[in-house]
Amino acid sequence: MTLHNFIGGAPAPAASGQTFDNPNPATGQRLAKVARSGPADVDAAAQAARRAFEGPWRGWSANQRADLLDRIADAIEARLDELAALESADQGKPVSLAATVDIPRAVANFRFFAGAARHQQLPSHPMAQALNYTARRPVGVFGLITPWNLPLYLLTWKTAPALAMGNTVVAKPSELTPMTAGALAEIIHGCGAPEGVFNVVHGFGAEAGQALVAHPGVKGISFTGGTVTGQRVAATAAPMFKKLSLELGGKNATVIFADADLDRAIATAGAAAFRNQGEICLCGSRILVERPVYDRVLMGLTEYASSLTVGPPDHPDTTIGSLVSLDHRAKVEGYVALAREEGGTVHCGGTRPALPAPYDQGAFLSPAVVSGLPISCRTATEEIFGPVVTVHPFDTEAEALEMANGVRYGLSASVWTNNLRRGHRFSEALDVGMVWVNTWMLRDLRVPFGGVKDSGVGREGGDWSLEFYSENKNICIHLG
Ligand code: TXE
Repeated sequence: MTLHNFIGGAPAPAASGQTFDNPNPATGQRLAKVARSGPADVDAAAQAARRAFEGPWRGWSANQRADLLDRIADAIEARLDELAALESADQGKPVSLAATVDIPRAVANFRFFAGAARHQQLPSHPMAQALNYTARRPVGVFGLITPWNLPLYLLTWKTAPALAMGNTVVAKPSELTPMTAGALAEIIHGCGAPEGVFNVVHGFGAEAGQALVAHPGVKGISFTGGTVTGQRVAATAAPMFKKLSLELGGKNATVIFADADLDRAIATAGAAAFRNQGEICLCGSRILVERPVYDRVLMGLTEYASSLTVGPPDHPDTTIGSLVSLDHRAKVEGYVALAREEGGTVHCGGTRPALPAPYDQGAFLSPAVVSGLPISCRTATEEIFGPVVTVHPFDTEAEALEMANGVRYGLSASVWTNNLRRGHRFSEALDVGMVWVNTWMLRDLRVPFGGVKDSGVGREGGDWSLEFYSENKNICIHLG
């Protein structure tokens, strides 16, 4: 199978005619050949998106767009099993996870932003002699650049509000996980979107991604990916005054105080470390534990990690699938080796499980729990983005705070305590964009999502998304 671009309402091969191989990371077998696009393809897609923006799409009311989003949600839901299987084969995650998290969340993204757009409330500021009211206008063509860890989940998180606000889209999915973006393009157009409203250009970051960020007809960029890539994206987009949202890496702390409900804390800290093979920006990859309960938590986490089933992603009992690629596994294995060099003890995992063919060719790695590392070492401060967690003791709340805040990232944190005052106090003092107390990754789509420091710029979610994917315009009417 060849996965083409999707431009102006129809599949289109790359202008160069080139393709690249997209393997299933769990088996090494080729899933598809994929269009290898460059600036010419990006230009064709941006022009198609511009024509749609200035043409038929402009005449659609907010309610018509919301109705379209609801139809898209229904269509994704109707194909849930097929899309979950495709996402799992492309990414390596357990199909059970894709079927219960990734694809349902894609449905929820469209339903949520249909409702949010319908129920928007815009401010008015009356004066004695005039009335100001604020309108929100679409920006134009948005470039949406997405990573490989949650492919459809994150693409729909950006696409739904972009379309709800009347923009058109050129999406550049990760070259490692392009499959469900192709399916989404067909679904959106099958639901009645005018041609050119949603376009997909496949290819590598340096070729297709860079061309999309640099294209003068693309007025806004929403990017989720690595921090180094985010710097490049910002360096290109900022001088062109594009609207820019950057959701980058994380090295999130799970902080467990001795008074916490420890059974729940351990199970949730384990899930936060290893869900989706640890390939989620919100994963808690550093676990800080108050010393009196340190041994118990370390043992509990080791038991938790050892109880996970690493295996074929399409098997219903599998809880840890394949990492996204052999290259990425090599990077994660490099961190396990580094942890040992830095003086850490690996209590479990960090090894390749013995699996039958064809899975013996896959990028599997068993989940690793590491202790004994200084909090400032590389393993404990750099984003690994795999199934490796480090565990560190602390003695005082002030020390825990210093440890939690002592990294370049500031995305999220999970704090475990039954002391309400401490829960508040500690959450307020954390240098992050999102804090969960006595839970993790409990998401309400109305709340702001994003990080501080090297974890990114801007917020998406709820009204923050509607704001980002639009321009506020004030209109002042004299009443005389
Ligand atoms: O991501 P990239 P990579 C972190 C994680 C991971 C590391 C590197 O630590 O190990 O980043 O991953 C496109 N202009 N996260 O290299 O390159 C690229 O094609 C425009 C955290 O795979 O950032 C893809 O579509 N676009 C993260 C997207 O950027 C460019 C999720 C992300 O890829 C580009 C993923 C360029 N110059 C990785 N270069 C999270 N925050 O969840 C690449 N791209």
